[in-house]
Amino acid sequence: MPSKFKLCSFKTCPWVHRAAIVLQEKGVDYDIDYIDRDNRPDWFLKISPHSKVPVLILDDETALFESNAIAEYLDETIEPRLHPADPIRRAQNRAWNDYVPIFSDITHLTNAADKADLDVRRKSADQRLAKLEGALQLRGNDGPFFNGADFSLVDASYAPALLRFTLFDRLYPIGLIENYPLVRAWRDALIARASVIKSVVPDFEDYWREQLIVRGRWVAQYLGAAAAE
Ligand SMILES: N[C@@H](CCC(=O)N[C@@H](CS)C(=O)NCC(=O)O)C(=O)O
Repeated sequence: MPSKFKLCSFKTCPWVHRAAIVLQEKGVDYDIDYIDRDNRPDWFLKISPHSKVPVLILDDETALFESNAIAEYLDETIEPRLHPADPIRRAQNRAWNDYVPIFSDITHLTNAADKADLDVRRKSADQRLAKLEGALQLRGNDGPFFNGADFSLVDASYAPALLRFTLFDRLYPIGLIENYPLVRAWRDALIARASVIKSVVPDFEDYWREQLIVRGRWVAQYLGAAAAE
């Protein structure tokens, strides 16, 4: 096992969050290098083929990219194992790790240009949350996590998006997750998990809100109203 781990990150990136949750679940000490999204350093561009975060650097020499590959690597090499032992169940978990539709939905909601655009994006998010509710109905356990009592890589994959849905909802209530009781219960368990909380910057919600202003997002106009509540 490497003795040094460095995670190259943007502070609000949900894909980085996924990798950081796995590092936290494994009890690994790691450094985070927050790089400037608008001015990515040359050393980073050399090790990230698509110029994206996360990249995990092992012992200052080996760089891994793609959050799912990073999560799988960590799971194969460091206890406790987060993937289920049963091969079929593991394949099903891997499928939901590859296909994380709500990641793009929350980004699309955040980037909505106006109310009409938001309504279109809301509809798309709703359809995908309905599918997720269906997957939870078929998972064969009562939670609180995807595989039941044990936290898994699927939980690490969905926690970042479900947390951001929650932050969005607090700012601009879109009332989606409330319609899906299994997703809501899963979300509640995930956002209360120590690894999910500790793997973002302190005061993450404030930072997330600040970035809406910095990026000139339409929904940022509701920040004053939310703050006044
Ligand atoms: N499939 C990638 C997605 C990573 C990703 O999209 N990262 C975003 C930040 S949240 C990024 O670096 N975007 C920069 C860009 O697109 O130029 C993964 O799972 O690691």
